[in-house]
Amino acid sequence: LANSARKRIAEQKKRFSLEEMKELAKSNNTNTPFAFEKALRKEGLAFICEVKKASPSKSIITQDFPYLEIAKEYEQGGADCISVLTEPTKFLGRDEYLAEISKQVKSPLLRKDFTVDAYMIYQAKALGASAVLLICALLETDTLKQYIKVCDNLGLSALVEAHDETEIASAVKAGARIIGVNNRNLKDFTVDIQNCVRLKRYIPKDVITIGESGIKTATDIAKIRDAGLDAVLIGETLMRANDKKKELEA
Ligand code: IGP
Repeated sequence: LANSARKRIAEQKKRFSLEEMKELAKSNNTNTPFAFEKALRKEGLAFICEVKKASPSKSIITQDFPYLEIAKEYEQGGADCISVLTEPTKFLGRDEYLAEISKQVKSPLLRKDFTVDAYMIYQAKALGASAVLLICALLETDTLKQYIKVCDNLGLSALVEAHDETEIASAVKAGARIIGVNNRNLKDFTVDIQNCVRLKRYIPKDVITIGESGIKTATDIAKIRDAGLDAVLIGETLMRANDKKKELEA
């Protein structure tokens, strides 16, 4: 997916050069700077709800995909932030979903994609995102640091994703202010909710910590809250729920 993202970006650069994308990023001022991290720094557990049609582990999650309605339902249901997949090959996401959602909902948006080029960060801002995903497994510490700086200059938040102790150390060293601990092992797709609970203690107190993936029940959420994490990121469970608002309230 990292390679396919590189190819996709190479194509997109033919339409808009890096310089042009920087201009587009600068001219999109719909968002309060760092709105994503501000929304997560609240009393109690914050919810990030994900708009996703498909995934590599589950393939198509839902045929019916009214992404705008879904985002609005999340917002009305009390989501603090919304994550939107833009990766097209395995997640069947599109940049347009993000752009359209940003015009119609106020919640800070995370562009969920495989950031492998600074170009994608400017593009995220141009599309109306408040945050981008930086995956430790794909990026060296120095690159992370460099991308976080690009984010800082744009007023974007960087969600730095780690799934083990070594990756957390890299995220911290790079200066991450938000770390997401993935409960899904990206090699075999197995999910262990305890992963984010167990790894919480390796993350400095002032860093916002998010538990990601495989969260299904109120018990899962309680465990994560009790472990002292700041937020949860939930995709599939909500995408499969008929009444998303009700599921969020429950
Ligand atoms: C959401 P789930 O199991 O609730 O649908 O997971 C989110 O954590 C997952 O989509 C995700 C992801 C990623 C997607 C975590 N890290 C990196 C794309 C890229």
